[in-house]
Amino acid sequence: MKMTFRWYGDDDPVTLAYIRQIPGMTGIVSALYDVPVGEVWPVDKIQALKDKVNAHGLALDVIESVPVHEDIKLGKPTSARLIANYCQSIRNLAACGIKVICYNFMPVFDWTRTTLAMELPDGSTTLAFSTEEVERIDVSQGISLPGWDSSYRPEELKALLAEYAQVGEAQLWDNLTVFLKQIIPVAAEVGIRMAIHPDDPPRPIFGLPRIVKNREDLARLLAIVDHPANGLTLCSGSLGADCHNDIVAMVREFAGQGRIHFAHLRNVKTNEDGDFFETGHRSDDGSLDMGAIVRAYYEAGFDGYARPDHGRMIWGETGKPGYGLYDRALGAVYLNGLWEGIAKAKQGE
Ligand code: DNO
Repeated sequence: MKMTFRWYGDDDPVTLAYIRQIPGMTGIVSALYDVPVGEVWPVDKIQALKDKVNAHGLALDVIESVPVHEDIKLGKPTSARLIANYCQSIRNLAACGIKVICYNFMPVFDWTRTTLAMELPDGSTTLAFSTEEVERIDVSQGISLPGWDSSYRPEELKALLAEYAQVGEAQLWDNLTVFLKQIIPVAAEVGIRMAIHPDDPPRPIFGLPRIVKNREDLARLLAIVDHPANGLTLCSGSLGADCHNDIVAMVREFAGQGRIHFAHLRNVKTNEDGDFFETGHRSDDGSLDMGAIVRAYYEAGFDGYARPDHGRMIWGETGKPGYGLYDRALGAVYLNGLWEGIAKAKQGE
């Protein structure tokens, strides 16, 4: 397991110099934030990012994310050109030595929360999701969600939601199939592993279809192109937001098949209504048994990339919600500690 850390580039208050000081940190996960969605990522920009990260003694092997244009998800005629661009970005990333590309196929919204600063009893703050609050939102008035930086005007958003209502789940699967059948052969040829991120939360929201939510969806997706280049970002917190998802079993199955290329490791506290909030990484703090999850990775012989996922805001830190330095650094050290403990116990067996 190679421990990495997400970095949002030069505007990120968490610097590469600080990240380097986290024990056991091997690399950065980042992206080009100034290339419009759908355009080709230029080699010179990728290389400049890589050089900057390498200059701090860290690797840049994983990109999170190369976003997928909505027209591709909607299967519009423009998607042919956009998928060709995506393939060229894959080639350009491979030319710069990138190994894994994380992406998602969530319509309109990436991860969604109803609050970014829910106060926990210890005074820290965290991201949370309330089903009731989401259901109360009147979509026709436009959607305003914390952390969702909408470039859509309310009328545009309404139109987009109406388009997706026509698409529905079956068509979204077809559109994903078209996409995978074109990008995976390119990725396989140039040695890149694609790693889809599951839907967060793992259920439809605002009437939008969501198709990467559980074990069946993941298995179906991997079978569309049955090649290691068609793989997963297994996000324990996203999938774990549905208390019926068995994360340990998914890790055993899919890491066992060599199809998990990137592990997002974080804990959540869930309830039966689908509400959840994010906790510190420790098993005792949330609903997921992180020890059992890390053990499942170890036993599957996982040697891919991992990162601590969101952290709470602690010790007075301010910054990008979920992406401060302190709690994520604690998470990284805890996860590496679990790994070492499991490895040593196995060696002693
Ligand atoms: C949230 C992240 C996601 C993830 C994308 C991948 O914090 O895990 O935004 O980067 O879904 O495309």
